[in-house]
Amino acid sequence: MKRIVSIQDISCVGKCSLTVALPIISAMGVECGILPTAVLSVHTAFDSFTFDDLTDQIEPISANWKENGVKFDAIYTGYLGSFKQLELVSQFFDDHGTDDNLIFVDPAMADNGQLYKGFTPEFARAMGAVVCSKADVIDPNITEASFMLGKEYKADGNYDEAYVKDLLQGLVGLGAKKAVLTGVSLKPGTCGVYGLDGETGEYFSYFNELIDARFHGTGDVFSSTAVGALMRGKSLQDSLAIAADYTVESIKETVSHEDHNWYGVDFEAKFPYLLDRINA
Ligand code: PXL
Repeated sequence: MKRIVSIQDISCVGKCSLTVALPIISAMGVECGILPTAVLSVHTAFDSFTFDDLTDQIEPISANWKENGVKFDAIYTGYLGSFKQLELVSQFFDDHGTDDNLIFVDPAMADNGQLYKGFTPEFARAMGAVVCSKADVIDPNITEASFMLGKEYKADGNYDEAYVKDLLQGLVGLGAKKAVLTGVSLKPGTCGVYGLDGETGEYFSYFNELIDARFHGTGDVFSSTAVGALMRGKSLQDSLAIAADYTVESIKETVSHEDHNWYGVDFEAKFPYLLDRINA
């Protein structure tokens, strides 16, 4: 069985980061080790939350894994909370990355043109320079990409394919081998991903219907599914399509229940769909 280690916070309730990565990756038949970077009562979109920083655990846990000969088929990072964590994660890549394993970075820190609480444009630039630069695959949304590159953010309906390609060129210019932009909408009513393989120069894209509802944690559902599918032997294009479709199915499921939560999607209910796709 393949083993991923996911490095991000654990928001105890709220369906994002590790409470999304663990169940989805496990359901896909892949082991999910975790390196929790912080414990929060709920994610930062809530009005209040507790926050206990676990930065000082990153080095000893990493060293202990080395000592025990623990190896990973993929290193998958998400939300990271400080410049120090960016440095430590970059060091983790040097210590645990090999020619055979995959470094997948979701620079989760912004959406809809805005950085999440507590982040600055300088932090976004550092996420690009220090962490994304060492990745095999990165999958920012357009907001995250524009902040990392210091380029203008354009909202849906206000950009064209040339803008998307320019962002992608900038992202592979950071050093990432492949860059995938999520939440790309080039035609009204559609939404999807647009990627660039920095080694071959080849662009690829996949579009689905745009659902007019925004939930926290959908980026984490997408990334967890994409890494899991890659570990199950799917190509990058197939993995991204499965991840995009499963995210849409999860959002549709969520909005079909009138009493749904505002903060996270009901991805659990669509596990049968995910497994059908992954086993196809
Ligand atoms: O990926 C979203 C996310 C993860 N972790 C924390 C967050 C958020 C989004 O707001 O606050 C702590």
